[in-house]
Amino acid sequence: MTSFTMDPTWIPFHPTPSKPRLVLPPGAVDAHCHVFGPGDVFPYAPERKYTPCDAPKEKLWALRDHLGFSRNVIVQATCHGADNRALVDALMHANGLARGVATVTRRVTDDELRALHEAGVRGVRFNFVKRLVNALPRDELAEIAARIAPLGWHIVIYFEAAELPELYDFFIGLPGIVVVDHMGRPDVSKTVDGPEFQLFVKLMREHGNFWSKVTCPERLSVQGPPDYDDVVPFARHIVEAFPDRVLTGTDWPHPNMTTHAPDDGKLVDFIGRIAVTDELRRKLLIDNPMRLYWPEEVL
Ligand code: 0GY
Repeated sequence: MTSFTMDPTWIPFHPTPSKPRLVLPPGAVDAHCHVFGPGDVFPYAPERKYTPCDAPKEKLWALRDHLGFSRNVIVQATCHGADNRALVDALMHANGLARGVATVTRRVTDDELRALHEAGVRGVRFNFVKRLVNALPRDELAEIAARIAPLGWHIVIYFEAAELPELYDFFIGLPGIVVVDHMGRPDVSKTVDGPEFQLFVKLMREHGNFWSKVTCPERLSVQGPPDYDDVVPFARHIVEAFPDRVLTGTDWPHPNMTTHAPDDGKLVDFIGRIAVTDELRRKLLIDNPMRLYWPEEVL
């Protein structure tokens, strides 16, 4: 048994999130969240860039029920590196109500990929955020992309807006569905119409295989809680321009927040302000994530 001490500056998730005012439609999917550890059962990776507080699956299920979500998509967090055991354990104990996005290297075997699929993994995450990982070389990412294609998986990419010009050509060469985390992390002190965010809009417009998570107002906002008003125009623009290729989620347990522990109830209310009709909310919360993660249940 190994014990871990969370980083001294770590902000643990909100202990008592409010009940959202927005009533989520039955079947809503929280399509971006994580589990951390517990570290004494599922040790954090030696190469990690942070040591979080434990955020085990039972807490995630309790939050799901409290907020009114029905299902979860759990994304492998960098603190677990390419050791997907905590993710797999959560998926195996979710009664079919969770699917996953894993992290793998070129050393993964076909048997391991099949076992991940059996557990409910439907994608891999490629992370380009320098404070989180030492990014894998592009030839290795291309190799992984080719290996997962036969499983019908998609690729999730995480990068910051300033890096997009350099990564653009590599991204558009990726095969299959590519899901961008947090709208490519725009600098929301700039404008929706400005060149930086418009490059991301162009990526979405010209490449129909790209999807976007309209997540993380708490991370992107300069203005801050509780309403994260400055993120609304960015997310609303993406939801309205690409209603069939957007996902959302809580990002619980909110790794690496530096300012505050977000109230997850308020994050659900934010969804009502970026998807302003019942139809847009149904696509964002149910139709799109079901098509990507539970296609066998979509008639
Ligand atoms: C997020 C964002 C972050 C962290 C991770 O895997 C991770 O460590 O995703 C971040 O620090 O911006 O999507 O949860």
